[in-house]
Amino acid sequence: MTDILMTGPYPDWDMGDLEAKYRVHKLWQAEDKDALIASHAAAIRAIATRGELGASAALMAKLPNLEIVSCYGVGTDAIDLAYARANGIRVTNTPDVLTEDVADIGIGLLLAVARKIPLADAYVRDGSWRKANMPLVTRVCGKGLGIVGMGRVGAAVARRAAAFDCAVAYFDVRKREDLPYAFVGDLVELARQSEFMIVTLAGGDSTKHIINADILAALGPDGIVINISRGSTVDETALLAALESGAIKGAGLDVFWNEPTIDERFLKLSNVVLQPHHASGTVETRKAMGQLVRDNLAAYFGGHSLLTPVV
Ligand code: 8YV
Repeated sequence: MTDILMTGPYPDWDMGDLEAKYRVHKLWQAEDKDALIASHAAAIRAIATRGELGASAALMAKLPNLEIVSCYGVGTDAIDLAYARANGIRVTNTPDVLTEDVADIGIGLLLAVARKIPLADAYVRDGSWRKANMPLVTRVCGKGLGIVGMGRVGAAVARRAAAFDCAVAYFDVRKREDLPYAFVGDLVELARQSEFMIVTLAGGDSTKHIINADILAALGPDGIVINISRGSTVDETALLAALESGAIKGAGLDVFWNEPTIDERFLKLSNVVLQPHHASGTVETRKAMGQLVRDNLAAYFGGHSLLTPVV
């Protein structure tokens, strides 16, 4: 049996299959993680990880016979790809299968913040409705939506927003000639034009804090920011200040800088809707993600081409 190291758990249906085929070492269960790694280091040939857990160079360096890192998630920003490349370690991820669910949550969070759906729910439950009608909220349809990052998820958000008659514009490093939406190469300008912004960028150094105080100021007091990318893309200090002062209207956040121990100031705000990094968290998508992780491992160890190679 081939030895694999898992950095965090997958759903039972994946664990069952993985444990039937591989000798699985569960890092998250080990009281002494270094001891677990040290005692199996030479045997471990694969890491099965998750998007937010990744695989650092320090971890990979402890595994001299590591050949592949298979990631349950499309984002590989927490995997040291340069280290993997330099050391001949293959890396796979799970693109495409999660795109539509993540885009759904982008639109869902926007509706939840603008239409105040969580507050409306509380309004009914706590009896406030019997005393007075709920204050009016903000329209979503027909407004200007700026999408930050026009990759797979960005394009799926744009398709949905077009069905809401939103005027869709986007920022990216280059214009997508294959798409009908307005390209705006200056992010401040996109913020100025938009009522809402949905961030769908990949994480990593090149996008760190791309949503900063200047962007939030340009978005303005009627603006709403949705983040379904990585916590790193938003300067949370600037975001919290803008939310607390009313410099923007609200935010819908699936991802945070320090997950799951998020900044407690978010919890006190009524103009945010928070999600526990769960945009891809449907049974349907998670089954497809787990299958793809397992198929990539099976392909690699069966001597076949990887299905979704990153490195
Ligand atoms: C998952 C993700 O929540 O795809 C990604 O990059 O962050 C998410 O789909 C995560 O990888 C599951 O643990």
